[in-house]
Formats: sequence, structure tokens, C-alpha cells
Amino acid sequence: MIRTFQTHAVRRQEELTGRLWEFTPLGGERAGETFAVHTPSCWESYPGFGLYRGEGRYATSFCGEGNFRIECKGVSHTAAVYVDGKKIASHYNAYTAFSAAVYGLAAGEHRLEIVADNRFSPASALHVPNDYMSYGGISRPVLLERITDRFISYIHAEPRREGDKWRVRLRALIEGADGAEAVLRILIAGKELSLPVAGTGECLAEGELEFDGVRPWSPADPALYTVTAVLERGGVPFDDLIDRFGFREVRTEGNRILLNGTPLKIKGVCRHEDHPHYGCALPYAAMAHDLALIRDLGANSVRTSHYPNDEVFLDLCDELGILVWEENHARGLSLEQMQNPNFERQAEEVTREMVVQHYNHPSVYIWGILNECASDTAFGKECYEKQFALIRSLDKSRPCSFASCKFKTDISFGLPDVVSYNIYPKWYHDTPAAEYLADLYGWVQRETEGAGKPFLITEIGAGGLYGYRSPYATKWSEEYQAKTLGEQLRVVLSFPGCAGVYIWQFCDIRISEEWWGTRPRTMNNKGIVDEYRRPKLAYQTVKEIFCGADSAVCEENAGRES
Ligand code: ADA
Repeated sequence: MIRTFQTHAVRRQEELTGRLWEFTPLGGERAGETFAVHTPSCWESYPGFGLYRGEGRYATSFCGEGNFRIECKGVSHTAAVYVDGKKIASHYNAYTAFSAAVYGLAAGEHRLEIVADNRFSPASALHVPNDYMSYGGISRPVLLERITDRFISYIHAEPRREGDKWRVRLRALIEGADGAEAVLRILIAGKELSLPVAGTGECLAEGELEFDGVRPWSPADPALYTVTAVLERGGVPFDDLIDRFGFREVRTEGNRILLNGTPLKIKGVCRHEDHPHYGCALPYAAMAHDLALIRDLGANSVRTSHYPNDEVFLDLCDELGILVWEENHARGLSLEQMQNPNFERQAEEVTREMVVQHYNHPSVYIWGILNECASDTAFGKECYEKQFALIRSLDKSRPCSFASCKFKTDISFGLPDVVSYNIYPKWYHDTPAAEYLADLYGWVQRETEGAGKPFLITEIGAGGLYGYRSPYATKWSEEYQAKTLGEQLRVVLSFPGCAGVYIWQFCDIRISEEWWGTRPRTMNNKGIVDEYRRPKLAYQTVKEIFCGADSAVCEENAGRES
């Protein structure tokens, strides 16, 4: 599945994944052997490749003649793409899409090869041994599109509320080699805008439309609108792009985050894209099942820890009214790791791709960066500053933040719109949650430039091994996790000045073997469901608290189909 809606009516598009490809490991014991494998997929899900860290070549073929655009929604974690043996693209990072145009192919069958590489090395500053798994494979769909000379790369719709009217700023990027003039027609809710497209190469076409009487997007009423962009010459369409957006406004006011003027109270979960059967290549049904559980819990938000998520997941959040904190790719990088000469370029690339590719999703209410990196150092602060500047240059319609774990030592809180902390009272230390949070929050208000800003707890939780029950509620038991998480959530949700909470984490996940080996099962076991989505005792505890905090949400979630 490419998206949950059609993105073209003029441009011919087909998904090349969703079928068997040839897979050839280029290293390891089976090097050179070729297997027929399903795609999208991670090779860790192929029998015998559960621990393979190396390169693998995928191959398929397509027929046709002329100009093509090939888009990869995600290859983990480094990709090289070849058509008929000629390299047409390369990309770093598993979590954002990339594409290449191929012009003038002769008629006939063509071979498409993608070499994926999930090795760790100094060349990879973001995919490093970590408390989550860097899988290998074609983890998201691959598309083949037929283009002419110019094509629409993206169209961004930025809604702005003016009383009960809305203005929508529209920006479309047109790519292609040809310089012939064209007209871009943009249609939304029966209104139309025509913009001239001239010049050669890339062209940015901009304009604005005004609306009244539209339904705003909100968690309670996630109304979505289609934006259709069509490129024409002499009134004849030759390319198009269809996307969706919502009429909603997010801004901060004092220590509150406002959605369409209403303060948000976040009751969220942190979720990795991880599953024992699929690795990070979760199919639609698995994503929808996760969201059904998340809504059953009474949660109203998901944090995409710690990287941009699959567009289909964001489509579902748009449709279900689940708010999303989406963040660029980084977890816990030290100052030394941030000083890897590849770090700034790779972090900038994934940040730019995240904002440009996911701009229109109304469910994304905030951009996050650099989870628990070196925001307590001067160099680290400079990196945060550059990345916030990049995001704000691309998108002024959303607040930005980062999740810190630097207890009373962070020096970067002047940069974000929202101050966010990951804390683990009664797990990594024995200070009770109420005392710890009051101490930390008081320090932020007294000693930092984060004073007066909205404040979020972006991680809180405890470990619990599924099936380990203890009458003594000892650590790692389900009882301990449920008791601890219950105390933590009650404290945070009742804390004045706190805009909400994200539980660490939704489900147990695989971590890389090369990382901190003291994690039982080489897994991060802080899920409130295990990796097979089997609920632990904490599930019911969270549900009672989240639903109790706003029972209307639960009744409504239960009533709405997912
Ligand atoms: C950090 C980190 C998470 C996870 C968590 C834990 O807060 O952001 O990715 O590693 O700790 O489980 O300790």
C-alpha cells in the first residue's frame, strides 16, 4: 500500500513492491545465493537472516519506454539504486523517501536493483548500535511512475485561521528538464487557483485561497480535504498530484499548546516501528492494529520515537484524529557521536525530508529533533539551533521541541517552542515521581530559558517482562511495571503546567545486538504490550487512567471504526 488514498489520476503509477523480488546477500554465510522474497520486507524476517548485518541486493524488472520516476518510500538503512546496471540514486537513512527520474529508456524490459546496507560504520552517524534495531531491507514500498517532461514533486497546503474563515497558502514544487510553459491548476473544496509554470528545471509555484464554512480538523472530528494539483498545456492535463490536508492551526500561548484555540492535554505513547514478524516493515493491518490498541487505551497521541514514520501510519492518524509528535532520526547520540563528520549533513537531510514529505499531515502537531543528544554542550546546542532553524525555514505552522534527559544540566531550552523531558522515577532511580518532577520543573522555571514555555513529559515508564508475575512486585515483573506506571501517570497528568505525557513505550522492541547487552532478551521491555501486542498488566492500568482522565474519548474511540 502506497497511501490510504489515490495520489494520481493522470500520472500512471504502479507499486513494484507487493510482490516477490530476488534477494542476494552480498556477505555472510549465504553470500551470492539468490532467494525469492516478499517485499516490502526486512531480511531479518527471512529464515537464517535474523542476525545478518551487511549488504543485500534486491532485483526486479519492469517494462516500458520513455521517462520514469522511481520512488523508494524507505530502504534500510543505506541504499544504492540501479536501472539496467546504471546507478540512478543513493540515499542514507531508513525512514524517509527518496526518488530519481530516468529519462529516455528504450522500449523493452528493464532491470531495477536496490542494494541495501545495514552495517554500522563511521559513514553512518545516525544508524548506530542502539536501543532499537537498524534493520536491513526494502522496508517500505517502491513505486514506478511514468512522467513526461515536467512533474509535480510536492504540493504543500498551509491553513491559517482568521476568525471563522481560513486562508490556505499553497506551494508546489515542479521538477523536470523541459522549459516549455505550463499552467498549474489547484483545486480544493470546489475552489480553484491557476498558477503559471515557466522557466527550466525546478520551479516553485505559490498562491493562496480563502475558505469559510469548512470543517476544521480535530481529534474529535478529523475532517480531511483533498488538494488536487494538475499540470496542463493548452488545457490538456499531462501530470498531477493529489494529497490531503486538514484545516487546523497549532500554536503555543504561554505554557499551553493550542489546537484551533483549544489547549491540548497530551495522553500519548512512544512507538517504534518494530514487530517480530516484520522488523520495521509493518504492513497496513499491523499499523492499524497498533492504532486500534492505542485508541482503546484512551491515548490521543503517538510519538514517532525516534525517526519519521511510514506515511501510511500518518494517513491513519490523520483519519482517526490521533495527534503525532514526529521527530527526525537520532537517539541518545553523545557529543563525540554528534561530532562525526557525517552527523550534521545526515541529520539535516532526514530533517528536511521529514518536513517536506510529511508537511500536509494535520495529525502532526509538532516536530521533534535529536532525542537525548548532547543538548548540555556548546557544540550540541549549536547543532540543535541549526536544525530548529532549518525546520522553521521549511514550516512556520508547527511548534518544535526536543526530548531531553539532561537532568538540570540542559543548556538548550531557549531554542524549542516546547520544553520536553524523558524521566524514569522509580525505574532508573528511586526518587518518587512527584518529588522528581517538581524538582526538575522548578529548575526549568527558575534557571533556564525554557521558563514559561509549554512543558511535556515525552517519556516515562518502567520495564516489565511479559508473563513474569511476582507476588512481591519485584522489578521486571508485570506488577511492578503496572504499579510504577500508574503512580507516574497520575503524578504527571495532575501536575500543573504539564501539557501532557508520552509513555515509554507502546510495545516491546528488538534492540541491536551490538548495543547494551544487559537488556533482558536483547529487547527493550518497557512496552505496555509485548512485541506480539499481548497486553501486560500495565495496559489496564494505563487504560483506566487515560480513559478516566477523559472518558468521553474512550467511549468515542470505542464507537468509531478504526
Ligand atoms: C531513553 C530513550 C529511549 C529508551 C529509554 C529506555 O529515554 O529515549 O529510546 O532507550 O531511554 O528504555 O531507557
